[in-house]
Amino acid sequence: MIHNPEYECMEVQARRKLQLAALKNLAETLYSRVPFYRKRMDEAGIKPRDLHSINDIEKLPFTTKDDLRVNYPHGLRACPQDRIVEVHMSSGTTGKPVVNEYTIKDLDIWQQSMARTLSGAGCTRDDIVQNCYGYGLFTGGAGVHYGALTVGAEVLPMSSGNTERQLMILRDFGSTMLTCTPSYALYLAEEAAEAGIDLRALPISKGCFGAEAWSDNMRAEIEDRYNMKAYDIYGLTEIIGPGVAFECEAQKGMHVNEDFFYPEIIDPKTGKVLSAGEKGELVFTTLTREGTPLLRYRTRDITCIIEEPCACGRTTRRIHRLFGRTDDMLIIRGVNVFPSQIEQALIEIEGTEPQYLIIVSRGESHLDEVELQVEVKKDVFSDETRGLENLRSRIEQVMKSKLQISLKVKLVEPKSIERSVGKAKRVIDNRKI
Ligand code: DLL
Repeated sequence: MIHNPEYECMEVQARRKLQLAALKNLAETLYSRVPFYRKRMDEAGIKPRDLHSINDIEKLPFTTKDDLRVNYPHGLRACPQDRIVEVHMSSGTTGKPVVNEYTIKDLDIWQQSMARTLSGAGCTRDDIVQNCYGYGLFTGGAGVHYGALTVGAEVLPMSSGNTERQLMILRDFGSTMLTCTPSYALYLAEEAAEAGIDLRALPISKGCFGAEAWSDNMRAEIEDRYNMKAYDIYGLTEIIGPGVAFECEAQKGMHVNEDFFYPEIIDPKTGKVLSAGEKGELVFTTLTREGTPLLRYRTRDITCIIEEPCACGRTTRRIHRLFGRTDDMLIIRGVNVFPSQIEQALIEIEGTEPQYLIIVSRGESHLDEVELQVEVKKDVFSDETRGLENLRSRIEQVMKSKLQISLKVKLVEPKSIERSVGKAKRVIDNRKI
């Protein structure tokens, strides 16, 4: 289902023209209203009038998360306060949270982006959307809510947590669509199994999952447990929240709502813009935002742009499912390791659950040591000790061959790793570096 064919299927050159006009307008606004951006543009020796083609975007300065923190709370606001109608913030595990301030027009952009996102997953006005993303300062709850209203679906604003009630509502209201983090979807499924609820027999038939990294294997597991189709959705607080990019039925990458959010991929070390297909750091410019628009915001997410036409008919460029983040890459004894690689390897090993915790420490020898705690399936755990020992050493071998590092595997009981109702925590790094 294509929510807005006029924009989503627009001829590419026509879209570039609109993007250039919006970029010029944005640069003018930021230059005249936001001292931070005026200074940055002056330092880079570029004026808004120097933008003649959309590729000139490369001449504009980047914005980083640190810039947002330094300008907390209102330093990047580009309109008068009385035009702001809503605010969201990231959880900000370290330092100050990042703030996004929305005008009415920004909310309209969000509603449209999320309506396209949910429609991409087949949502229509006939659907009942059980929205278990957190409501509050986090963008997940509100974003899906606005999108569902725009599509005309019925939305159940559950927020996260209270699993028992979630399952009751899922069953009693016959929800047809589930929206939450992929890890929470799996947790709900585990609890349903425990409570003797057969999810496969319920009307739930599709879901939009995002806000954290998840593998294709995790997707297969969710689809199997619910007998549903699971779609990947991407976004971040700084840009709008969810709704930046989404999968269509072809599921060959996520379509970027690029009339609103202009994507680039750069080499994270040099800042050089890379070509389609090349892996690097994803950067966004919020072409049409008013409250807190951003120029070339460095997301730290690693992916590549896919330019080939998509079978669905949309002409927007896509981004590949995320490969990881520049900042959650672990460097273990000099080797770069992403938690997503560990997860991918793990799900291929029979007998394990996709629940794991990576604990990194620095031992007496000053070498990095990694303990990988892995939950095993119930029937395997009650197996004889020798079976468990074999499984343990198999995981160690697989990790060694896939990651090129040795780590110690500890098998743990089903459900012993703490579940999260939002984003899952996969890494504890105890190294004092
Ligand atoms: O997580 C917004 C969101 C809500 C997206 C609901 C999707 C669904 P933040 O809390 O600011 O915003 O976190 C943004 O989460 O930079 C990525 O690293 C990660 N992330 C988001 N979606 C995905 C995804 C929301 N589909 C950060 N796959 C981003 C992998 C994702 N990582």
